[in-house]
Amino acid sequence: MIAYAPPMRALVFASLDTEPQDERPPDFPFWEHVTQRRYAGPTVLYLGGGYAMTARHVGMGEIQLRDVMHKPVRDSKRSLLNENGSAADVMIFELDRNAVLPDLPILPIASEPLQPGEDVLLVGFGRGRGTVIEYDIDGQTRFGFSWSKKGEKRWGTNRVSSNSEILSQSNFMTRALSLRFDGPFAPDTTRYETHAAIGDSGGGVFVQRDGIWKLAAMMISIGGEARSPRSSTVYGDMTFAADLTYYRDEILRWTRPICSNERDDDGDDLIDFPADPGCDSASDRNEWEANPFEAKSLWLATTAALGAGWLIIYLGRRGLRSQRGTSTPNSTRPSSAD
Ligand SMILES: [Ca+2]
Ligand SMILES: [Ca+2]
Ligand SMILES: [Ca+2]
Repeated sequence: MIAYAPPMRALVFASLDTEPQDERPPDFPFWEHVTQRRYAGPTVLYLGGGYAMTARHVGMGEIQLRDVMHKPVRDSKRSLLNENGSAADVMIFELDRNAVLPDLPILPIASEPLQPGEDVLLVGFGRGRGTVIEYDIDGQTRFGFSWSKKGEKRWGTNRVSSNSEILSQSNFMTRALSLRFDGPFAPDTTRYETHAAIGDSGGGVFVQRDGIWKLAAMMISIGGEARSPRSSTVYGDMTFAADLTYYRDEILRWTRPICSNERDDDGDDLIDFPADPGCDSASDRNEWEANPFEAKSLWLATTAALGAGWLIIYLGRRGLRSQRGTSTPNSTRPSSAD
């Protein structure tokens, strides 16, 4: 039996009726943040500020953002860790600093965990629905969907089944949530019910709360009946996504510019752009009002102007130090400021 089998469709949908016809989800601001590894690779999420995230089993590579290919910084790869020190199947890497980064906003990451029953948006580059296949398990005939040969960027929906999965695969242990692939008439199904397939690893799971979209999870695995044919999807299969709310602090620590890291870095009780006036933008890497180089130059100019005969006193950690000032700027420069 051959069903409608469009080529190059990503994410698996039950039928044409449940596939979204819009290329992008309506009113969704982060479509361009979802990209893929070069050479038709799996999915990569651009976090903004020059950082990217994907599954650890995908690995880093060149990614395309707004028609420009960006190379990763060698040795910038960093796996996220669990509290017990084991590695999760989530990694971040940095994009080449010499390249001009696209003007895309910092991708907000949800701080509250997804709850069972909460609706989510999935975006990924994985395989799509191919032909319908028929097979027997224990004498019962079952149906499923084989996968298309290639992936394409697509979006769909699902609803959280569980938010407390711990996925243990090879060397990785990952806090995850699960999404069940329900048939079109199942009570719990969603409008564009979809399931992940090969290539969707690294794909985004987004949630809209109080009208604001945030990244909440990242697709990493699928699971289902072990005796089902390989490279196929059946109703009841599960998509697993790393719970990024659980790893949020570590992601922020490694990827956010000073002015969007949710910390008060200069001790003035004002946090980040736009609250801290020292921040010119969310991508600013300095919360201080004036840059330290300018402040130092000003100080040198002042001491130089004092001229000969003045006593310059440095207040170091080891106590007072003194030095005879002279008329040249060089001799008034502190030689050790410990
Ligand atoms: Ca579902
Ligand atoms: Ca900050
Ligand atoms: Ca501050």
